[in-house]
Amino acid sequence: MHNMEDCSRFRLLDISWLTASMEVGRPVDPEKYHLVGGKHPAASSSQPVDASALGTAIVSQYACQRRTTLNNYNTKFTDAFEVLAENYELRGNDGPCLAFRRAASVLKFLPFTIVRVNDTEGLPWMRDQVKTIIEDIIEDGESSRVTAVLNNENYRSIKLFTSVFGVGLKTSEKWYRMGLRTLEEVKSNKDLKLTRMQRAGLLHYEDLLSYVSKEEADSASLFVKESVQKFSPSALVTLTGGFRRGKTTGHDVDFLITVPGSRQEEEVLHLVIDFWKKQGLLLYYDLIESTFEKTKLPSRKVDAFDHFQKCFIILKLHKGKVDHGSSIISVASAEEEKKDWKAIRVDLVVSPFEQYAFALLGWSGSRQFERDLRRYATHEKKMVLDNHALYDKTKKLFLNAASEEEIFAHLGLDYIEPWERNA
Ligand code: DCT
Ligand code: MG
Repeated sequence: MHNMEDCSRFRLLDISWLTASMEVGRPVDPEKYHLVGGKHPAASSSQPVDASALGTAIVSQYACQRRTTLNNYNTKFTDAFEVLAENYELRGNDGPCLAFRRAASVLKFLPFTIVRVNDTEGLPWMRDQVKTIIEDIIEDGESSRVTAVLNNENYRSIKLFTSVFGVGLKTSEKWYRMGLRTLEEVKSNKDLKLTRMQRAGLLHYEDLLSYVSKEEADSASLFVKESVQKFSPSALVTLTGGFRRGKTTGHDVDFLITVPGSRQEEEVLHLVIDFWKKQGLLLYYDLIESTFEKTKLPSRKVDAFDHFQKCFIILKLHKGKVDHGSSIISVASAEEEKKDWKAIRVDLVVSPFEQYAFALLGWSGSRQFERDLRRYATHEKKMVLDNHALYDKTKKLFLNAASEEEIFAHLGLDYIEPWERNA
């Protein structure tokens, strides 16, 4: 897509306009195909738009009313916002952190590149501090504030330490205060009491740092399905997380498991874990039992974690089934050649069948999409949504749903496909 010199002559249409037009072999009336969230004066229709409509051109402030694919035309801005948001997060400064995350999410949705600050007019979450960064990047190609963060020793160390599986903010800060700066220093420091999780994280650091590829995720999918269905043939195993949204790499592979029409689900995770353990495939695991209590309302905390039984795993994934497209180019050393496996992070979540749609919606992400779904439910619908249920506070009842589509319908939202949730 080209940068648009004069955006005011365009408006945003949903991709379904294109498919509908292709079906009948001519452009169909675009009226019904405006993008969720209303009209924005920039897009792919050649239909001129009434000037009075532009004044009200609205992009929703909620990510769950925007269709955000992986085509990000504004990475130079969104990458910068992500650095700043992360820096604020590390410093416990939640307000500005959220402000930059929201702004990044809006720009990820835009189907064109911002070329001047005026292009952001009418968009939500474009506060002054956000606009200043955009201006700097447009004018100088970079923002000095972002550069300063990236060069900051504290930021770099904390980023490095938290990149180890099992190391959080608190531990990172402690290590930094102790004067540690590199992972070598961490590994060789005899005074540190590392958790089992952190030891595993350091041991498999290189493997875990190189992201999981789509091929590896597919290979893991087959393997997880096979293993689960060995013990519970009717179990459903669904890929969730970033890979369900169409991402081609991820920091882990997320799966949701449910067993229709039975209470078997409590057993199946233990059986699978024991099976893998015997085969020596578990480089690390932490199985957490369900803490769900039926009587409790959905949680009010927007970022609260759920109560499902789950297992955080480092899995030894054998490379046999993975296709190496580039193996001709890479000349592996003899030692590398011997290692025919890769350590990958896998999350398994087990949901009761009645909660499956809520669990699937919650675990499909993105995080920003989830936050905004919950915020929308609370503020626009007086409902409480979490990974287990949807509660209508006005009617004082739980709304059941067998599919994600039904949850969107309860919330009065147009359905957003998983690959449109990359907010
Ligand atoms: N999730 C959430 N709140 C949390 C943790 C997770 O809503 N505190 C949801 C959002 C995404 C999904 O669970 C899976 O989480 P991640 O694996 O962390 O994210 P991802 O989108 O799969 O991205 P990545 O590629 O980094 O794994
Ligand atoms: Mg993931």
